[in-house]
Amino acid sequence: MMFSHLEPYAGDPILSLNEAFHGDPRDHKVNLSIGIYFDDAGHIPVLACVREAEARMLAESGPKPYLPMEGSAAMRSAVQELLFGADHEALRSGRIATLQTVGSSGGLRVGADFIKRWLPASQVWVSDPTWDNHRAMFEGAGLTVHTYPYYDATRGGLRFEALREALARLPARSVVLLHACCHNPTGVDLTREQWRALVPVLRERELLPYLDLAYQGYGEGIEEDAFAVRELACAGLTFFVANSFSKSMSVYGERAGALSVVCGSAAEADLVLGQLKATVRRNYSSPALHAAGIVSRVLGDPALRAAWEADVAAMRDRITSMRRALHQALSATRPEHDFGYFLSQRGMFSYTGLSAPQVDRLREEFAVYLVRSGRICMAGLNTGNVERTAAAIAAVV
Ligand code: KET
Repeated sequence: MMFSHLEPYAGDPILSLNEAFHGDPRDHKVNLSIGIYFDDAGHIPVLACVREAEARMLAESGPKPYLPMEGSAAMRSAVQELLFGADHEALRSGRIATLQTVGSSGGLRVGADFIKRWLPASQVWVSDPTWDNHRAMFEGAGLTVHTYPYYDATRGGLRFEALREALARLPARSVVLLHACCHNPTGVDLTREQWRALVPVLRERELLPYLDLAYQGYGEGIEEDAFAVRELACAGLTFFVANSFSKSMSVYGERAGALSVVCGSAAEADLVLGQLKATVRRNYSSPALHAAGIVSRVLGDPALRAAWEADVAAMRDRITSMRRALHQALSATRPEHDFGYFLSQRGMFSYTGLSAPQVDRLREEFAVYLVRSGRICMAGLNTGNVERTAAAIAAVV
């Protein structure tokens, strides 16, 4: 037999858990595992602006050619304006190479392959902890991955000085993966002052920042959450940014994302774009037409854009109200515990400090699913399950 020597797949800590949730027959089950926004009824919303964009696409009923390797021109320029602002010097001078990718995961991986090919001596540093798939994707591209200090478990905050000192010791051209907002899994972000303080280190050490912007709009706002991207661009740094529409437009399965590389000049950006196209061709050839149609219409049509911004604000506000509700319920039942982190952490996730055995108990006894690292997706809470979830957590802490 050809494949009998294969190791059985241990499963993915997030995706396989989500599959297990769907297979659980218990009616009262609560899905706080995967980073997906659910509405108060527990459904993945289809935003009205996305429905309208799709209705227009259907009415136009055009042919379905392959997109170019770099994706749709309309989507690429809409992404640049969204991330950098229409008037940004880097955009006007043509020194940003942007590709539409297969989700931001596709972008992250294409960027990793590009780095392996063109900066083969570079190694990668990710935050401790980070999204599990970061390490898997960069290692999968053949790069060596290390961690830099990030989360302070005792205070539930950021180890900023340790982070800065660690980066200040890295070899030139090291790749530093940074979450632009709504850090996954901790919900702890750099403040604006901290981003500003990091820029000179990145510049002086000639590091190559790689921003992951998967939760734009879930922190403070769509514009506000692009702060790190714009700050690095204004400082004249060369860097990567992979951004996603999965969460912000609630279009997970459409695989809508992009990769942008801010370069030193327009000529350099042309070279980079060319080699990124070659990388795409070798991987998946070209990205998805439907995703491009949705994103370019929602971002490009003023009415759809305004509706989208309102929807993102509503999703963000609902998560904040769930943070308050969970905090209140837990503080009432277990006043000796400090649950303040539910209020201070931002975005979809909270890092609870629950141990793997506590997480297992929550799943087995209470049908409450969270990732074994203790990460909770707050967007899975709703007015119908938050009290029950709080009672379950109170029972295991
Ligand atoms: N980056 C981060 C930080 C991230 O959390 C996700 C998805 C992605 C990129 C990928 O997004 P996309 O554009 O859809 O390829 N995170 C959630 C789902 C997953 O693990 O794939 C999660 O952490 O639950």
